[in-house]
Amino acid sequence: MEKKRYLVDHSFMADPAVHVFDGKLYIYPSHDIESGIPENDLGDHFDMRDYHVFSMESIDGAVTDHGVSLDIKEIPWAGRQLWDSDAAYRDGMYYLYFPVKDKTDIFRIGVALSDRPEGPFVPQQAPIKGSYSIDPCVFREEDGTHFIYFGGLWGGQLQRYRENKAIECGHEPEVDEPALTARVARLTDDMLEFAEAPRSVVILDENGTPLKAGDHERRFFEASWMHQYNGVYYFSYSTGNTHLLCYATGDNPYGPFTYRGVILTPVVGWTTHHSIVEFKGKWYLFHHDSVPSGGRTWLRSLKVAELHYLPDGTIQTLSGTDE
Ligand code: FUB
Repeated sequence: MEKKRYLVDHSFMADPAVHVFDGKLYIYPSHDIESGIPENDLGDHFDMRDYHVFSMESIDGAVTDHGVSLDIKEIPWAGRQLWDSDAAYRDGMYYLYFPVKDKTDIFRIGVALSDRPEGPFVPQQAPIKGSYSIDPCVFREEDGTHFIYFGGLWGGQLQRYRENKAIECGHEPEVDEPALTARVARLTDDMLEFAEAPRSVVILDENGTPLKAGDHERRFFEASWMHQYNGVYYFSYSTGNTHLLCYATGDNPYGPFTYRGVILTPVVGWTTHHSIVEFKGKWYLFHHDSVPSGGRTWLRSLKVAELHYLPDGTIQTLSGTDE
């Protein structure tokens, strides 16, 4: 597969989290809709209300839409805005991790369960205790331990927290202070709670110094993803207001990670978001852009492109605009 490929043309879908379950690719995206809410820096225009799951048996083949897997009306504690989700499998059950604002307009992360990868998923009655912010990503270690990464700035509310506690007046650090970081926590064996207090996912520069808040081209903003390649842990993410997908590498799931480079240059649309997955011996980047909607940043479309590694483990940068 040499060209990038759009995957779904009957609806707008974004933020693809992709996993191989039962030998097939399963895509867990956000379902973008035209809500009519004006665009702002808090992302109120991303007013999504349900999730669909898609599957593919081959990278060039048909994409099956399995229909609604979870509706916001089924989540007892939800207020508004179902944002980027992820899924995991353990011991015969599938777990969908999703962020949604609660009834006080604070983002929390919830879990919903199904015995099938496509759902429907049944949500727990309350969010994960101690959860906050957005963009959960669940990574399975070879020994079966699962880790959840999360966090996102601005509308994702991460700037409202320090040391896992809400602060009086949420704000970003000064430009020469260490950047805010994604968070990571081990999940309990039942996959339903944090097994430990979330830790900071620190990204270091080439001198071993944590990236600064003013380093907008490299510091974390949102869209965490974790994968392993040749035994190395790759933490990838969006830089948000500079619209890059970047990555950093480390030798364990907690980090610290050292910044390595850009995976995808800016796409059409404000947000950029992705997952990286190996399928039948090749590596793929799933992501989104707003080309099919004519640049409407809240109406995004799913894409896939093949990803290539160099012998030293660096990822070859893809262009966000070349086909
Ligand atoms: O889809 C809503 C938000 O936009 C996601 O949670 C962010 O990562 C960004 O893609």
